[in-house]
Amino acid sequence: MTALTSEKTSVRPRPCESLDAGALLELLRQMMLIRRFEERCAQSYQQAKIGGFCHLYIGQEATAVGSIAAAHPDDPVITAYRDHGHALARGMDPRYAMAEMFGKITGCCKGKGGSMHLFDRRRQMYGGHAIVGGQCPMGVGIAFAIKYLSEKKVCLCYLGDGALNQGAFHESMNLAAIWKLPIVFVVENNMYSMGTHIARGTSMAHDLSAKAGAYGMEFQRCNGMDVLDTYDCFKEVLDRVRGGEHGPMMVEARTYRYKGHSMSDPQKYRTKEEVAQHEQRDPINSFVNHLIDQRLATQEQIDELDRQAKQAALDAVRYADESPEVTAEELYTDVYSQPFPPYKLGDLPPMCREDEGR
Ligand SMILES: Cc1ncc(C[n+]2csc(CCOP(=O)(O)OP(=O)(O)O)c2C)c(N)n1
Ligand SMILES: [Mg+2]
Repeated sequence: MTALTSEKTSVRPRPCESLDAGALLELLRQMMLIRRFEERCAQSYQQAKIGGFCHLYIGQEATAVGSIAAAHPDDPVITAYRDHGHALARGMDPRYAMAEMFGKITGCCKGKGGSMHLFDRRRQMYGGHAIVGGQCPMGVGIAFAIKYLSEKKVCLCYLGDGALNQGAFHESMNLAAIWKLPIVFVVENNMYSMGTHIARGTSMAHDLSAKAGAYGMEFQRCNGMDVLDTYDCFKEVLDRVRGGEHGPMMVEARTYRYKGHSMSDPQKYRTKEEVAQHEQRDPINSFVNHLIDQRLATQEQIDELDRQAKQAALDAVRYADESPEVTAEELYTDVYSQPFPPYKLGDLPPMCREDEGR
């Protein structure tokens, strides 16, 4: 029998072990900012300052923060409508994100996109998409462009577990696989698609690697409630996919949302006990405990980060409150990439005019 190599010598250091205390605190800062921002969103929604839909990311912070921290700053990110966390993790100014939700001109999309459509092209944040699975073909398009231009980037395409059964997702997986595109499909498995538990609506829910396997794609799973596990997983996955020779991968981040699907959800489909059980493994609290236990941060540093996060969220609300409304002229901007047809206010077709077509 050949001698077994010592486990110790064959174990590679985890990528997160190369993160210094400053980088670890940055992960915590981002998660705290998202949490406090979301709490202000909930409050502002209840005060009717935010209209339309609003889907909170509370509970899932470690998934966006850990994965985006592992990416390069110019790796494109595209996601579904639960997008506040990704936008903030990408470095969007919380004031512009909040103003967007308030429908104000200072928002990242001049107030014309709202909560579900946070875009920041400079930071390679391509939304925010409201149609379940609709971001997947767009992510494939972004990845195709990366490969076509011989760039060394990877597109991070996030989707919820509910999107696993959309045709657009399967078409995207297929094209990405046969064209070996540099894209990672990140399934944020929070176990629910609105009010439907994944086991009720998705085949092979217990083993999503089968979905990747169907397209000959490699699969990884991470604990989406653990920012370091998520970071480690994505460091390795992104390294592998970068360069465009390896082909796409799929990652399942197991996570949980504490709040309702959207702001108007009585949550009859799950018990309070179930939510409380998941809150026990809160991504922020458990990371704080880790930092304190390992003497990587002091309680004072953590309290200060939380104070700053609360202040940033409050400042964002104040900024959004004080920003001007969108003017009617804005209806005609950002519609076409070229100013064609040259609509101007007053040029509306008859059926759209207030005085006609009723
Ligand atoms: C094509 C399409 N069908 C239905 C809807 C309505 N809808 C909005 S969110 C949602 C559930 C999606 O759940 P999941 O993908 O797990 O994302 P999560 O809300 O958990 O983040 C549904 C069915 C939609 N927006 N688009
Ligand atoms: Mg879900």
